[in-house]
Amino acid sequence: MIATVAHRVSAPGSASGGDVLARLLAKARPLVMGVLNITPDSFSDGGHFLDPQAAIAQARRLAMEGADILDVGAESTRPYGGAVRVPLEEERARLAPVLSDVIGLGVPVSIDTLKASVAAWALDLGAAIVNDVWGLQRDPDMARVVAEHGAPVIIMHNRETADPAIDIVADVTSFFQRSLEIAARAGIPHDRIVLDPGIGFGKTPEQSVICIARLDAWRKFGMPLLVGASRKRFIHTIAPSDPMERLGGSLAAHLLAVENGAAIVRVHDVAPTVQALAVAAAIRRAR
Ligand code: HH2
Repeated sequence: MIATVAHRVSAPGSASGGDVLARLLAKARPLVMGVLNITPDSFSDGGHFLDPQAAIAQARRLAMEGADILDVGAESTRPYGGAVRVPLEEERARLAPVLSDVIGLGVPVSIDTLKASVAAWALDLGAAIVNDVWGLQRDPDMARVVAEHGAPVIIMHNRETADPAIDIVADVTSFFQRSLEIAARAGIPHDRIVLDPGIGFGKTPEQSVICIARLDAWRKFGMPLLVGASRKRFIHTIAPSDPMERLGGSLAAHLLAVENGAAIVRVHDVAPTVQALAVAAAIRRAR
């Protein structure tokens, strides 16, 4: 029988708690994390969801389309440089009119922030997961906040600048090792950690491709792997296109990431991704 994909927005409050990651992974299929950027300057959708009502409507849409996690961020991480650091008060002012409503949709929310104080505030409001694009290595308080809240954390690899000369797989591996030492010292249990090679962050386009192709290199850590290739620039270097025209490349990257061991894909376009993953899974089952 061919499985169909059904989605609903579940009851508020059902999505927080320390075991949220285990509950998500128990779905035993690749998970789709939908991106909500409440920013004026995100590389693909900056300014689209800065208005609180537009942001809440987008979160609802991502949930209805089948997002397993909603990743909410209010400071562009600008994988390609030129990031404007957002002061703490501004980041919280962008999140404040939106976050509780998004959490109320009942889909687990991850908070995409570099600031431990924003993470703590969002977790207190009911966010379930911390998404740290500097893998606990930027804000010295982040690991403590994650540990004290008993929250799962996404540890993403990052570098200030790309260096085409390095072995990117080795660099990501040693970054993960450093982050895991920090996590261990803070008392974050292994089963609350997700590893992400950070597609586009401090990497050449070729190195981003290598990270997806060689994803299995990081299976040895025994933690779920996340890949966020959505609309990223490496797609443009293969098939010239504006960010909003990179759906085909994003789908190809995420399908292959899942083949190579990704448990979670982080995407702007939830409905096409859910459909592509369901079709790929049906074909795989029929082999
Ligand atoms: N990519 C972006 C932001 N956060 N988090 C994780 N864990 N993995 C990623 O690949 C990742 C991330 C960049 O995408 P986007 O949020 O759309 O852009 P911006 O940072 O410009 O808001």
